[in-house]
This record gives sequence, structure tokens and C-alpha cells, in this order.
Amino acid sequence: MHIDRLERYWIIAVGVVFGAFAAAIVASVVVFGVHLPSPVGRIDPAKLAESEFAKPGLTQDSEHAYTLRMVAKMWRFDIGSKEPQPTIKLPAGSRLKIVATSLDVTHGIYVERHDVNVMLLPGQISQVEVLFSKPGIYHIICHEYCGPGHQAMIATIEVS
Ligand SMILES: [Cu+2]
Repeated sequence: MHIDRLERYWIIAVGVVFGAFAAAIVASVVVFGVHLPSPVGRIDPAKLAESEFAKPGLTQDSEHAYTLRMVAKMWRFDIGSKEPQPTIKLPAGSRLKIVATSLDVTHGIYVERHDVNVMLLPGQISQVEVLFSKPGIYHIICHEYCGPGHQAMIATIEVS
């Protein structure tokens, strides 16, 4: 079969580009450990009271590492406080592991000025880590429309 010279160059160029894309994907997974966000576990929303989410809140794991267990529900983030829009305080340089689930409908967490954007689905446990290197006020915001009180779903992280 005859292939024109210019056509052959284009075939080779396209092959090289696709090869580079494939190599970039493989390198990002193997070398840099990039992976798709995935649930860390499953949980029955009706049995949260018998689970690790029975007492949501902040725990300190080590000097600069904290875990925040959180239940999203219409329409607040439950982190163990009665406040409708709770606040937690962390020292600068803290690494916060957020372990969260939803009690009722699809919610989400977006951490202001940080690379965190996670969906919270009933029946699924989501986990994400975020480093608060600079002092400031950072809001955790529900980014999935979840009903008429959605805009009030805010928690605050005060980093000092
Ligand atoms: Cu919402």
C-alpha cells in the first residue's frame, strides 16, 4: 500500500504525540503517585451513630497532624459542635486529614484557597489531606447544591 510522504510524516507525528501523552500518564501515576480520588470506605448512613462518625470532631494525631471527622447533613457540617457554622482552630503548618461522609443527600467540601474539592455521598467515606502552611481564615464550603439551606453550609478553619 502506498502512503504519501507527507501523510507518513503526519502519521508519525500523531504517533509521537499520542506516545508522549501515554508516557505522561504512566509517569504521573508511577513517578508522581497521581491517582483519581476514590472513596476510602463504605458506610450505612443509617448506622453512623455506631461508626467512627458517632462523635465527629477534631483529633490530634501528632504535633502537626490532625484528623477532622465530619458528617455533612442538610444543612450543616457536623464536627461535634452545636454551632450551625462551626469553627476549628489549628496552628500554622498543620496537616489536616478530613474524613467525611454524608447523612442524607450529596454534599461536597471545597476548602478555600487550597486544592481540595471532594464530593460527599451517602454511603461513602471520603478522605482528603490538606496542609495549612499560612495563618488565615479558611472556609470549608459545600459545593454541591443540596437544598434550600445549601448556602449556609460553611465551616471555618482558623489557622494562627
Ligand atoms: Cu450544599
